[in-house]
Amino acid sequence: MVRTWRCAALAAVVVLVAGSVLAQEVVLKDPAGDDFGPGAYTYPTDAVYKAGSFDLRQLKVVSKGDNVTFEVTLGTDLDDPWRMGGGFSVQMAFIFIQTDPAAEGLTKTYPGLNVQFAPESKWQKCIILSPQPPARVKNEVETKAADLLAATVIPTRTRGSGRVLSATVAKADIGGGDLTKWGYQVLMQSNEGFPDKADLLTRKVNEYEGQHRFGGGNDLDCDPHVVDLFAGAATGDKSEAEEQKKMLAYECNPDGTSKSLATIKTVGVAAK
Ligand SMILES: [Ca+2]
Ligand SMILES: [Ca+2]
Ligand SMILES: [Ca+2]
Repeated sequence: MVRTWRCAALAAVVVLVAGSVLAQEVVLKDPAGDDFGPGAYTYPTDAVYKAGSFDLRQLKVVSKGDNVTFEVTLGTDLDDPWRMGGGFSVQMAFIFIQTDPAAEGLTKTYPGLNVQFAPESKWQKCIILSPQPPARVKNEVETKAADLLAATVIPTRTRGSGRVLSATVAKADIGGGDLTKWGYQVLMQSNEGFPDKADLLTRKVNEYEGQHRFGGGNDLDCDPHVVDLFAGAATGDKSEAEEQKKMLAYECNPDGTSKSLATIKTVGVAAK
């Protein structure tokens, strides 16, 4: 009996060592309770938008063989009230990646997010985690953001389970390389099945919240339509909520057009 135990323990160690050689992993953290955009955003009033639904807590990126798995952890258990089929309905997450700070990249983002990246944080790839069928997401990108299509990665399957949204894509689709050296950003939005004609499946942020509208912003598009994201060192320290407020600061002209768009940065090793 004792001997069997020892053998079992030894086997576990071997698996762990083999795993650490084969797999690469990045974990970034975000504080709880900063799902308020630039500071004062509120959730829509419908009961499907449970407290914590858009509260980003963690991004875990794991490379195994030819694939990379992305896991976005939120502040509450996921539900599928609209029966989208993948275990979640109300969330949508954009995972921006800077694979190479020296390479050509993009600072603009998808229509309906109303944010831009700083030049030093330009990105090369974005993985869109949506409960919509991949063909619908692709069609939205083709018709509303054709210039971003080549940089967009749409997983064939995105799942929600517990508090985690996850998807696996081919590493080649992101361009390969060492994922521990990439820069990252996750923008938390809400899946809007009936988006504004220019918006890429994103839910609007208005001055006042409504049944299916976030509040605390502006009725037009000069405000960032982002509920939570990483800031600072992405260790999950409470101070990062303040950094988020500063990063999402924006200015509107009196007519509601943008005077200065919220300008965001990537986090992780490549951002330093
Ligand atoms: Ca958060
Ligand atoms: Ca708005
Ligand atoms: Ca945050």
